[in-house]
Amino acid sequence: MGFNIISAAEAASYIKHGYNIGLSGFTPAGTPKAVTPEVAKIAETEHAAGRPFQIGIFTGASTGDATDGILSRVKAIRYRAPYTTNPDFRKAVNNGEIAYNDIHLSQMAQEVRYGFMGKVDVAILEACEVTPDGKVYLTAAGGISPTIARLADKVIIELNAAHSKNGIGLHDVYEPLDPPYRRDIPIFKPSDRIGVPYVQVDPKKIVGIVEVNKPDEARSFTAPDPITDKIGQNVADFLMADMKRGIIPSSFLPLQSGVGNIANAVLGALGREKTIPAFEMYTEVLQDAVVDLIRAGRVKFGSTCSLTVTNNCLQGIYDDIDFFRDKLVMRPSEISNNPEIVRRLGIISINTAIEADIYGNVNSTHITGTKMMNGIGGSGDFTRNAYISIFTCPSVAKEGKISAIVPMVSHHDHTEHDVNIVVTEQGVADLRGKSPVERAKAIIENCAHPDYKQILWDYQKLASKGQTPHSMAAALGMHDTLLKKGDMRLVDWGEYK
Ligand code: 0RQ
Repeated sequence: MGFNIISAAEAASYIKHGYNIGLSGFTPAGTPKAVTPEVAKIAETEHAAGRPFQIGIFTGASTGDATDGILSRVKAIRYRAPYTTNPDFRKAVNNGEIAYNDIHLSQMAQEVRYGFMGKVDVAILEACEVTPDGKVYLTAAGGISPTIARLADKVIIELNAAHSKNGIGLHDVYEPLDPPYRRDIPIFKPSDRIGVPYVQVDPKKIVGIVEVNKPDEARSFTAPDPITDKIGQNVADFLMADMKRGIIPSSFLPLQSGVGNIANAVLGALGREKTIPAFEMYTEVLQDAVVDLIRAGRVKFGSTCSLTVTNNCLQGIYDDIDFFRDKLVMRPSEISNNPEIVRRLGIISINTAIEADIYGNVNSTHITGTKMMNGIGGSGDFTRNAYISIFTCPSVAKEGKISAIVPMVSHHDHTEHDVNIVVTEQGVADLRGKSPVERAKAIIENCAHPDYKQILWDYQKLASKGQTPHSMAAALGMHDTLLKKGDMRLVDWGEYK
């Protein structure tokens, strides 16, 4: 190989207080796992000696506990972008301990290149193979690896034997030029390849190879329950009806789907509905449900940024690589989520809301307006540019104490101008071609839980006239009631007149 084999601890010693590090991966898939825990040990030692030690982290999306968890617990993160799902990181962010910049995932690599976040001092890339001339073959995700590898002063490779070399060839690595030199990104169908299967790194920058044998910190999904099943079926029924009336072409359109149990249930339902022809995915995360659908011939091709699958599922892909090779491609996040391509391909996007308001605005990130949950992820990249943008969520959370349908969202991620369809287990609200008042009727009637329908109709009576009728005093009354009385059902509109 020609590079020094070094320990994870030695690799970590290249990372100094005040540095920004760039990490491979997207979700726990493909993220470094050995060096960052050693960085945490350095931070603990430094803090014990009364010296500061904090770093900035640039990634593709969420990472695993070995990064966001361990480093936030030892208070070693000063700054981080973008999406994250780690509970300890979330706690630290909501305590104001970390400067967290929750940007659209498609923008991460270019904002690093544009210099918005400072320089990349060290990049850590997880690989299944490295050649002496610096060709780095990534593992289960594209992320922002090409950019951080090119910009970093030093590069550390975690060569992870838990990822089979059979994965070589699954990546299509392409980094666009920056304005004013950017050209069209020539992807015209999900299976088009436009780059090379490796990240080219200047070999002089590779300070060492850390040998690792650790699988991704893959999460398992809970089996669909009656609520997620019903949401999935509602999405499938809606798409079938739109196909029947010619809005969606009979050959269908590529799908994007976010992470989580609802996304898995939606894809399961779409796979079962044989009226929908075998379809393609152009998405950022590909979960187990899609791999099953590829095996079953229901999904013809999957273009993704990461294989966010269980470890067994990933091993299954590596073992059956001859079957999967022409059915899967992994791309950097600025290509998998690229607005130009999303609009060109006519993607149907399906993402999860925390809450939606009666006019179709969606909050995907904050609990009661102030507490960060995970982040916007790629949902904005796709929603704004989709052929049809869909948001799903259960109509209530926390045993019915919280309605997901509210008069006004407590935080704004996706606006009424971008959101086409809202789906709960109660039904489907089609907002296309409707005015705000028409949308409110569709959402309350079709998506709100029966416990909240009258409450929302009563809110409307308070709302003044106007293009988007609201009562400024009452618009967040359900959230205020939740904070004061622990249950949105106890809202008394009389208190907000
Ligand atoms: O709480 O964990 O205490 O049980 O939020 O909710 O229903 O289990 O659903 O795991 O799919 O998460 C939007 C956060 C949903 C996620 C969000 C509570 C609920 C539960 C989780 P518990 P569920 P999920 C893909 C593209 C970002 C946008 C996106 C997400 C917990 O899907 O991060 O899709 N999306 N990006 O009880 C208070 C409410 C609530 C609520 C739910 N209104 N108020 N709590 N919860 N609604 C990502 C990438 O790009 C990689």
